Amino acid sequence: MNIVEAKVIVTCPDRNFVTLKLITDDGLTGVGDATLNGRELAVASYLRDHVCPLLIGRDASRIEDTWQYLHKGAYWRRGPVTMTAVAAVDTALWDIKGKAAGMPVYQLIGGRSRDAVTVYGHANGATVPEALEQVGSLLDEGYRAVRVQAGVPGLEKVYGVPAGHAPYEPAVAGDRPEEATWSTAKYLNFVPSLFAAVRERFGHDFHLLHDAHHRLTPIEAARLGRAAEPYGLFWLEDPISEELQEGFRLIRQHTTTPIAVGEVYNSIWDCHQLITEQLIDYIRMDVVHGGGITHLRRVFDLADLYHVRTGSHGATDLSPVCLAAALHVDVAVPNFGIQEYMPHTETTNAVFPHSYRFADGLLYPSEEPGLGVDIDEEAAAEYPYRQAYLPVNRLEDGSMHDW
Ligand code: CS2
Ligand code: MG
Repeated sequence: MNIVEAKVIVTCPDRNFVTLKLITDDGLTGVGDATLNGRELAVASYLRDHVCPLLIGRDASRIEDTWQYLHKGAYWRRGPVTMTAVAAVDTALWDIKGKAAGMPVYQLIGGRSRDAVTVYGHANGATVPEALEQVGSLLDEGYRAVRVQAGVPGLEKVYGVPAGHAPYEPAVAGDRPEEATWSTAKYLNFVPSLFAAVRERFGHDFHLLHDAHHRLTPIEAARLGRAAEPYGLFWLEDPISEELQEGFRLIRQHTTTPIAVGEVYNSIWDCHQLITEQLIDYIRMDVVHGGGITHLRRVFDLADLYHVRTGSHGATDLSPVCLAAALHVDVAVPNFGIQEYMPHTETTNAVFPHSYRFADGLLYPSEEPGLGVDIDEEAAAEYPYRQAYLPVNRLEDGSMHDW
């Protein structure tokens, strides 16, 4: 079962996606998501120019050896571009392995630990009333967990809140990033009232989540975590920028609000101290940016030893290929916490036919052999790449800040 072809497919149905498709000499195919929002072409080139030529002729069944070959063989290890490329290869090889075995991938990584995957949806609003309306809609749809984001009085644009009623897509088409202005003071003065309004309207018997999106200092995050305690957050996500792992000790000293980080991590070494010192409660690494199923399992198994649960990233800039793979991991790992779920558009789903399904606040992985997802190359060809960047944030005095 040798790899005879490796295709990198860049498409833009509503937003850019990069997909790797591998074909073996016995006609099996496998797909892997290689999308890195705002830096898509870097991963496409890393794959096309430096990885795909090395895959031709390799035994597709040797997943671990291929992972080690691409990791150790690169010399320059880790990083979002490298690990997203490695992830795409790894995911495609697990897809092929499942098809060769005639089993869904979750059966190859330990079988079901649960019947379905609990997800959280996104409630966003320019105002608190708008956000509350979306919370109500999600609860009516059966969601048991809702992430709430709202516009901050005095700030024109805020992470997580779309213009109008379109689904939120952070990347903005154009030849340079959009600039937004941020004020931590305005945000900290406001956001506890958002939590209060949600609990007052809908009570406490569903999970309430919030994403601070890397913007606070540790002591500011400690202040927010403590202010949020009466509202029982399921988690406060990305409270601070995450390079300084010991910085989370300061948050832990002041608040019992659970902490979730990891969507920007790509290696076990990015979170090793956070996990082993129990500075976080959920690890948000995902299949596409976290080195694929093989590496993500290592991270999740380390987390399990330290009472840390999974909470994988699942925004719409992670393609249906990544979500399909994530569900196989989610349904199998012992320390599953929750899975982010932002439904893709119909246009995107037409490019990526899949058999996972949503019902009553839960996602069910495909039962087909492999991952249960593919890319329709003809449909993909209708949507050429479109330059787009994630926004940048500046403080009111013009200083660069985290977005
Ligand atoms: C966010 C993402 O889903 C989340 O938790 O942090 O929307 C993130 O901003 C995007 O994935 C960045 O591309
Ligand atoms: Mg986030």
